[in-house]
Amino acid sequence: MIKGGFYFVLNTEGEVIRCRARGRFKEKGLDLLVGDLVAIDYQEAVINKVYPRKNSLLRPQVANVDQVVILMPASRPAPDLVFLDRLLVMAEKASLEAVICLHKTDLLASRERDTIREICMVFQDCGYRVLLTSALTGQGVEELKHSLQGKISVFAGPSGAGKSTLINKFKPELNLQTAPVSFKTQRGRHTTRHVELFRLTKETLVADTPGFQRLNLEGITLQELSSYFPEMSLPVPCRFNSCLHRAEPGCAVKEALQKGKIASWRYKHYLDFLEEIEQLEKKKY
Ligand SMILES: Nc1nc2c(ncn2[C@@H]2O[C@H](COP(=O)(O)OP(=O)(O)OP(=O)(O)O)[C@@H](O)[C@H]2O)c(=O)[nH]1
Ligand SMILES: [Mg+2]
Ligand SMILES: [Zn+2]
Repeated sequence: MIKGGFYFVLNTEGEVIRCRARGRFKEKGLDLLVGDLVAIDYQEAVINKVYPRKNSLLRPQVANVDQVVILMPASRPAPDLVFLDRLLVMAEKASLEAVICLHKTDLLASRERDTIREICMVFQDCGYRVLLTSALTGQGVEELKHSLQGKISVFAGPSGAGKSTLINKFKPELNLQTAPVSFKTQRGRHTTRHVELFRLTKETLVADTPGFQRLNLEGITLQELSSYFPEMSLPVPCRFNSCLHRAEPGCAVKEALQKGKIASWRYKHYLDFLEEIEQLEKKKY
C-alpha cells in the first residue's frame, strides 16, 4: 500500500515494513506502484531498488499481477456491459487473464435471470471464465477462491460492486471497510481509497482497489483494437489486412456477425470504441 508518502512493503515473511523511497526514484520519474517488487534496507527503512515490471495497469494502478477479477453487479444496477468490455480490452492489452464475476446474484429478479445467462454465454464463447457470485448466498465464492489460488489477482469494478466484501469473505480478519450503495442513485460510495495487496495464502495475493466508472482507451490504436476482442480472431481472415471490420468488402468479422457467431452488442461496443479512439487521435493532432 502507498499512503502519505510511505510505502508499505510486504516481505517474504509476511510482515509489513513501512518504508520511504530513495529520492532518485522520483528524479527518474519512476513512480512506485502497488505490486512492484522491491529491495529494502531494513536499517534505514528505505526502498533501494525496484525490479523490472512484468506488467502494469493504469486503472486500477497496480503492477505485476497475473489476472484481473472483474466484479460487476448482475443486478441493482444492471451490469454495465460497455464498462465491462472496456475493462476486458485493457486486460487483453496488458496480456492479463480475466475472470468475470457477475456478482450479487441474490438480487436477481427471475425475469433478469435469462438475460444474465445469455451474457454469461457470450463471454464464455469468447473464452473468458465467467462466474455467477454472491457474497450473501455464497454462490460461486469457492469457485472464485479456487481461481485465485497461487496467483496475484487484482479486483476491478465500479464502486459498490462488492470487491471489499468478497475479499473479506476470503479472509474475514482483514475486516475491510464496506458500505451500501446509495438507494437513490444505485451507485457506490467510493469506500476503498487505496490499492492494497493482501496475502490470502503464501502464494495467493489479491489487490483490493477503489471502484471507478470511467476508463478511456488511451494508448490503443485503431488497428489493434479488434485483437482485443477474442471472438474477432477468425480462422479465415478478412480480404484486406487493414480491415477495421466496419463496412469493408470481404470482411470475415461482419460475416460472422451476420451468422450470429459474434454477439451484436459486443460488435456495437467495438464500433463505439473505434470511434472513440478516432476522436482521441484527432485531438492529438
Ligand atoms: N445483496 C448483495 N449485496 C452485496 C453483495 N456483495 C456485496 N454487497 C453489498 O454491496 C455494498 C458495496 O460493497 P463493497 O464491498 O463496499 O463494494 P466495493 O466494490 O468494495 O466498493 P468501493 O470500495 O466503493 O469501490 C455493501 O453494502 C455490501 O454489503 C452480494 O453478493 N449481494
Ligand atoms: Mg471497497
Ligand atoms: Zn474485417
